[in-house]
Amino acid sequence: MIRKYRFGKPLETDAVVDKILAEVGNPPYLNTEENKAFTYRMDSDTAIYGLGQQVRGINKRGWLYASNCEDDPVHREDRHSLYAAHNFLVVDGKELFGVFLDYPTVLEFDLGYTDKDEIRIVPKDWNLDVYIIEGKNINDIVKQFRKMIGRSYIPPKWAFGYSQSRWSYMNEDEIREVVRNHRERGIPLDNIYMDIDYMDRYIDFTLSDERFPNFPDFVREMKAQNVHLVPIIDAGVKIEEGNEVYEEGVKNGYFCKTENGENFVGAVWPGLVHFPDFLNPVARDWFGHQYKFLLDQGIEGFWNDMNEPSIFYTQGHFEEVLDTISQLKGKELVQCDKDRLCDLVKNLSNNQEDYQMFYHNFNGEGEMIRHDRVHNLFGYNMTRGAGEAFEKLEPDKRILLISRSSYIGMHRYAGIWQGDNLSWWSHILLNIKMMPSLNMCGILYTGANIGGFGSDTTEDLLMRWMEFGIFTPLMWNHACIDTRYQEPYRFNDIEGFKNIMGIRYGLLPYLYSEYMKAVLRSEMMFRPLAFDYPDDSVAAQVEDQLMLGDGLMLAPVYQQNAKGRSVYLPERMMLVTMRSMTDYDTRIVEKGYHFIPAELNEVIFFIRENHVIPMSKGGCCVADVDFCNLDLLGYVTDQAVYELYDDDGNEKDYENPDHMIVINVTAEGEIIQEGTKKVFSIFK
Ligand code: MIG
Repeated sequence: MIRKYRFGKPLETDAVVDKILAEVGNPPYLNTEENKAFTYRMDSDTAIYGLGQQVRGINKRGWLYASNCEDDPVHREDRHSLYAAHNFLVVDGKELFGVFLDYPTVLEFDLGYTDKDEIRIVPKDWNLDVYIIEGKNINDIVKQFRKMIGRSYIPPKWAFGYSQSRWSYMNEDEIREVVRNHRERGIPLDNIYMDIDYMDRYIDFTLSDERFPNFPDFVREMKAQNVHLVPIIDAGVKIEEGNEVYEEGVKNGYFCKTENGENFVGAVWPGLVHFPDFLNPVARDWFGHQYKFLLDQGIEGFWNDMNEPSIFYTQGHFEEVLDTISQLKGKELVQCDKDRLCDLVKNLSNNQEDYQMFYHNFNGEGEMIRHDRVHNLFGYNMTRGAGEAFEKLEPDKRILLISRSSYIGMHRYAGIWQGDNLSWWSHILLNIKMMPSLNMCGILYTGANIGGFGSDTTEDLLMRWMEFGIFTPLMWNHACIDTRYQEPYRFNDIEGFKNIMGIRYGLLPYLYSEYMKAVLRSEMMFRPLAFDYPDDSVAAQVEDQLMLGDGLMLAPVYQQNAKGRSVYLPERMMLVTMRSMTDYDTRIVEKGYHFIPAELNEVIFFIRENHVIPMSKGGCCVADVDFCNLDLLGYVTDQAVYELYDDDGNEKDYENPDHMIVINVTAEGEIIQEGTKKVFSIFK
């Protein structure tokens, strides 16, 4: 049951697709302090789940969070926001309910920070829609919410393959070399992400002639080896005569405006830029159609970056800072002057005041809305523009699309990556914790930069991270410029990497099937134990294990030098310890806490009793994987039923019943299949 309450005159965000009539009065559960806040008193056992891309735990209680899309590459736990605004929470205590605040402005969630027993949600103004969702359990509440916001994005099947990148592979030969190093050693690979240096001086929809002189040929050459190239697109358009996108945008008034109606100027990678007004549907559509430049050269996937938007500086603000600094000339600096000086320079980037300097022709209605009121919709609408254009330009094809910034609603058009994490062990854990909260918000195609983006990785960090990354839909190793190279073949145990990454391809039939079912049924692929075992008070406190799809439980190792870890089993399960698709052991482990050994080159996971997992023999790329001749791995004492979804990975007739087969397995190992597709299965 979903109820909607409207306050003031909210701006239409298109986050919600179902038409729900607003009720009169104030929302239940929450205490409404008119024009100020919504509050809620918690008892000591109340847990809070949600907020999508955020720092800290699966249970979000005990911190001050903000929805304020922000580009800051240091994801420390004292941050209040990351790149996204996902205003959906489930409160699970003496009462159980979900709340979604559809509100595009900065929003504060004080979840037991000021007063440890109080939730206090503070919007900047009083124009918003509040939805209250009731259900029989958490999974049910999430499902209703997900139905209301519409079906999640579905990438092509090859996007579930391994993606390798670095800021930046500088030219064709460097990419060839990376591909060769994978292929020669049998390390799986499907995609190479191309960072900003493929462009001519960071100008969107250009190619560097010098570095990528024969791009369509190069794209073909890579495709012949089953490698997809995935170029980056940045939000800012370089101001330069001759840059057609710039000239067209100026001519047609497609850029964000200052108060005086001039085109707003910011500085990002290309130098001075204008920002397309993605909140104006005409401009959004226009920018989306620019991707045709690359689609026409054979490209089938993109990543949208810098779309919070990130602003290095604005000219006016820069001059001000220079003036202030020049006044210090010849003076003796005391510590506080020095600190002020550093802050001045640091605050040039992504300055909140700069977000008050430009305006949008919001929803094309002519009324200019100041950016800070709609800040959290910018990246969402850049990505929506691309997604909508792909529907027109390539109606029969699935195009890979991920975005850095997002708002609920964007999940219908693309996935996200988890931004500029660091090569920190704690960021494996952050990656684990973010998966279910993103799934709650409809974002299923996601993953973090495996190995860590900033700072230098180590072989064991990359390997442990990979052992979790093989399960995330987006499996992407990406590193920052000037950091240690972290392609798997740079390290000693290449065989180990090859085998672990091979497990991903072995598990693909399961992972793809679970992804698709989660999308089509509005369910979560990754769930906290608390969601599936609501009566188990220990399970509710486990934050480093996840349920994955129908029958798996993950318990990744995320500590350096650990040779295993403690795992809580909410019921009896089968432990699988895998070194490769052909080298693994299984054993039954009883309910309760156990120390489970796991050497550096071993992946551990668990299969629930009376569940089976379909597995392929693996492959070096998705196209190599045989999705028809599958093995079933599982633990059946009575009967297991598995619903296997599969399709060709490009077509869009997702609802076709032929894509689903039902497999029944008895305790004796007898297999009964329903459905039109033939799958040959061996029970192990
Ligand atoms: O200011 O394009 O998150 O993945 O490598 C940094 C360079 C801009 C941020 C992205 C990162 C990418 C980097 N970009």
